[in-house]
Amino acid sequence: MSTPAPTFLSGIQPSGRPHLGNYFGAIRQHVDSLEEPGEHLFFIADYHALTTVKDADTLRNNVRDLAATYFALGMDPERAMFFRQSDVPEVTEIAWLLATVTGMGLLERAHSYKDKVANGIKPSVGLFTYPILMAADILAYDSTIVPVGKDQVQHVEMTQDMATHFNSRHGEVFTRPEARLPERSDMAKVPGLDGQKMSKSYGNDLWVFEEGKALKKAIGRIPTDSREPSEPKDPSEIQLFDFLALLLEDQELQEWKDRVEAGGEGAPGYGHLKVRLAEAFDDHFGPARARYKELMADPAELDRVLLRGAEKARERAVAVRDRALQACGLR
Ligand code: AQP
Repeated sequence: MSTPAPTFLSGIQPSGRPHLGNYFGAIRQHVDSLEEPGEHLFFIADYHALTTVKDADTLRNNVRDLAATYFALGMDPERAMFFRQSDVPEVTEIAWLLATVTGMGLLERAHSYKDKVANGIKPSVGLFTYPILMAADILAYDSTIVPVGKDQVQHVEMTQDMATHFNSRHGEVFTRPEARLPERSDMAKVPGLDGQKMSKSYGNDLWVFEEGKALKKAIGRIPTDSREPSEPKDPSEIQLFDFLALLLEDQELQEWKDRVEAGGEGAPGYGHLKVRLAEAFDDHFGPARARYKELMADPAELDRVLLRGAEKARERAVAVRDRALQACGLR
């Protein structure tokens, strides 16, 4: 018997402008997955973003901004169902069904929740139950592969637990998904400008389409020390190299590292590394940035594309929702 083609699914919250971590951990994987056979569903998680975004216009703008960002970076809405989470309200029904089989202990173990609270974010019940809505997002489409960054792996494992609990109580309804990380571990968890995980809510992020003075200023925030360029240094202790490694070819990266390690007359200082980082960032994102600006000029078209994606995705979610309701006696 042949194995069925995979169903890829993932999402990003429109909780701010997408950053380098979102790109290397998620968006790039999502775009690359289009080359693999199977079905592809990607969504903008606006229900989730309500836990942090309080202003309606900001949320609407963030949704369009994220859609334009994805399309500019290569997402093809003709090959993937690309949609807004809230255009498929069945996920909230499925989330309730999952909540009835989910123990409090499972949610209390969520690292992401604990990290946010430790960073001073005042949690709502919505933030606490985020993994349940995320599980519903995944299970609503019989997804089998969920490409995410490292911070989301635990949530996919919780989804597996919820599917198992539901299925063992009510019969085989949900399909068990697997997380997929980027092959390179430095892309699975991109550090922020301050060294902890890059995150929109920690104020340590670098927007993928930053440019000009703002880009220089952001790169200027990456911590360095006061050692002279001529002093030999261990490149693995220099945070700037974490970013250069994401954007430079291997050979060029090695040359910079060798020169820093050797020190002496003519060795590059932190300023040189920062200038090269800004150039490499511009080379990498410049062309997509231009497309992004064009796409943002036609918000009505972005809305239309999102709605078209949602129509197709919703058919699948309705079928899974009906199956789940039937199984637990609500139909
Ligand atoms: N620093 C990161 N490195 C690698 N991948 C990352 N992702 C997020 N940060 C990094 C991946 O991006 C996808 C979407 O994330 P999200 O916006 O839905 O939620 P998040 O993981 O909570 O991202 P942020 O920036 O930290 O958002 P806020 O601060 O709003 O909660 C996921 O696949 C994630 O792994």
